[in-house]
Amino acid sequence: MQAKQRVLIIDDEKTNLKILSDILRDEVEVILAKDGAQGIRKARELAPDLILLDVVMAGMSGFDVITKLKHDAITSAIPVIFITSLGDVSHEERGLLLGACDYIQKPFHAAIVLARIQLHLQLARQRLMLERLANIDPLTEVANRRRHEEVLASEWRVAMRNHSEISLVMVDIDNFKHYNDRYGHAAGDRVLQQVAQQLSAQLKRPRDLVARYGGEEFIILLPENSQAGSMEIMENCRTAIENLGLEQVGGEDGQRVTISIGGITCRPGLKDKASDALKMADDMLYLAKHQGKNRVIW
Ligand code: GH3
Ligand code: MG
Ligand code: MG
Ligand code: MG
Repeated sequence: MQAKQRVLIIDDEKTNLKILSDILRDEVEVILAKDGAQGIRKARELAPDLILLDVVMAGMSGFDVITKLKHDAITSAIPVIFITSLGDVSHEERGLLLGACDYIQKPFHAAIVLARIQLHLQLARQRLMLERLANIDPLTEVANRRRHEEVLASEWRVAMRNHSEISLVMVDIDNFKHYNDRYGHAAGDRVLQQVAQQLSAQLKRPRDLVARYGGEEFIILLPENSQAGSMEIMENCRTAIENLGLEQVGGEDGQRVTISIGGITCRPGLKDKASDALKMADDMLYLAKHQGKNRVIW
């Protein structure tokens, strides 16, 4: 069974909060907020799937609240439905132009409100699923190459603008063809999952990104990180995999699954291209392989 979706209701009148939560309680998990400020805070903290928003409220109006929500990356994608007694066309138009997905006028029929809310919840669920399909590698559940390219392009621009450092790292499992031949493809898949999990566990900052780049290669982005800091993280990754102690009998490298790592740290200038930096990280990976594998080369 799917987990219940969460609906945040923001309204300054207790009676309204009660009427709406009575309608919704059996279908969804209801969160209540008694004014705009509290609503915005709960939207950021609790990531609801949908927000029902009153327009006329003491303090911040519903229009102010939606403007704040839509300008905040954490809450901008949450669908918002206005529920209000303000019936004229200009208010409805304003609400929709500010980014609401629907506008329901009071007095309303409970069944209609419920049906419209369920429609938008279903759309929200589908959007999440599409996002997941577009961005996540299904085997390892880390980001896929498409997602990596998107994030790299935007982080590269940020680094350029802020004159900050960024590290790009390529990771490749050692002798993996041999592992598959010896233990089978399904066992190989489980190694890929474990490697992805270990790499993710070592990345502590919210903007760090690990992605599956292809077959048994991963790529890691470490924005705003120095060479020394980045190398330390990657050395921890390398030992974490080695310490898993995954047996690789007959492997060339000490009978265990290991990874090779090539990285570069740069401060991108106006003429620098992310693709050239990637190529340099790949060259470092080649050196790591050439110098005997299971090592970090920068
Ligand atoms: P090196 O140490 O030089 O990297 O040697 P290698 O054997 O790891 O490199 P090579 O590129 O020759 O082989 C990569 C192997 O990775 C080939 C393939 O069997 C395996 N592989 C690629 N994708 C997958 C996958 O999705 N699942 C599994 N189980 N194996 C994969
Ligand atoms: Mg009100
Ligand atoms: Mg490879
Ligand atoms: Mg390999």
